[in-house]
Amino acid sequence: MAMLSPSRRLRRTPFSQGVEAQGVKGYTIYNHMLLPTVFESVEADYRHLKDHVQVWDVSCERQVELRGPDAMRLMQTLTPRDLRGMLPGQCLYVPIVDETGGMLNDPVAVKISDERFWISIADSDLLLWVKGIANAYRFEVIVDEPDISPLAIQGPKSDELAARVFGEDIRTLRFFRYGYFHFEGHDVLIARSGFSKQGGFEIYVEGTDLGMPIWDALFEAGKDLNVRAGCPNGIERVEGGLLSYGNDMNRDNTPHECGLGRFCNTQTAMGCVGRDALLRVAKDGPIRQIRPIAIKDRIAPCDRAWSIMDRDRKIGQITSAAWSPDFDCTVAIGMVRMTHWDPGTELRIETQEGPVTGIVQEQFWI
Ligand code: THG
Repeated sequence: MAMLSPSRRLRRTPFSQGVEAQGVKGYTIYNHMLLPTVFESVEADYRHLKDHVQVWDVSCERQVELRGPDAMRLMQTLTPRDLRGMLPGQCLYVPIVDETGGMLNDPVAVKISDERFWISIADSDLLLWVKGIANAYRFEVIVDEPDISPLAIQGPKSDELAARVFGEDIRTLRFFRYGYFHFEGHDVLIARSGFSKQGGFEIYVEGTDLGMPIWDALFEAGKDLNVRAGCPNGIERVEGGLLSYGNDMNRDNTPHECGLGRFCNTQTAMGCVGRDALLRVAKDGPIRQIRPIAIKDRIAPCDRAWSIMDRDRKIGQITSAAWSPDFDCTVAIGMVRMTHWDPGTELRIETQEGPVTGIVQEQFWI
């Protein structure tokens, strides 16, 4: 494929210099920003992520900030997850839906205070929807995109690396909680979270000036831990069932179809714009749903959906797939009709390399 032509619209990040020095080989665009996709090779990056520790430039996880007395009311208008018990110091994975219950985004919400939230968004222009809702409801709240760039530490040696740079206390931080930790005279917000199942942290770096100093400190401190630059890994995230907005789901899907029903409390999420629509699907259940699917053949990753067919009838599609060295099969995420979604069901999948057989799995691999 030809190169991406750089321009102001394709935003660089505070860490781009470090990413380039570490030999990034591929980028994608996510929220109008550069997101690395490969350093050595997707398979080599995968092995390293599962065995060691990586530093990821995930600046593209942009923050939509809600600030003002109605910040909480606006947040609850956006999501069917009940936020009443949410306290400062907590992060929550929150489906965001439109008035039909269709998925608009699947961000992590970060509660800074009763009057201030960050919505750490996946790849859709959520700011526009949030501003529209805030104005239509005449909420007293300011909505904007502050210059905050998450930097993730992921992998089994994450605690050791983070403790060396930010202090031993970071080891006691719980999953999806955040705290403030010292770095060169600054207090930086760090959460135990990240887009892998290997464990780790996300540092919410404010502005650009601290970017390279934090990056360099992590690489200096992690030499003997074999720290490397990495990025969300296409194999590991499918093994772990981490969904990718725009790939595995979009506005045509409800959270229930995405298997995100456990993050909805539609009965009690008063004021959510999609509440009425979701009360209906929550009652009857979805008629298609995301499933893990194993394929024994090794097929090149898909850049379009693969149809799942029953004779000449389409009964679903594969939206992400990657060869897994650890599970010795192609691991895949698909949306499958209820007639074919039971574990063990054999599916005929039409790939760019011809038809293959997939088997519906009981659960994701990790
Ligand atoms: N971290 C932050 N922002 C993000 C992402 C992130 N924005 C974009 C994208 N990733 C949003 N999507 C997800 C999807 C899954 C998870 C987080 C963000 C996730 N899920 C866990 C799981 O499914 O195992 C835990 C969910 C839970 O139990 O609450 O972490 O990665 N800042």
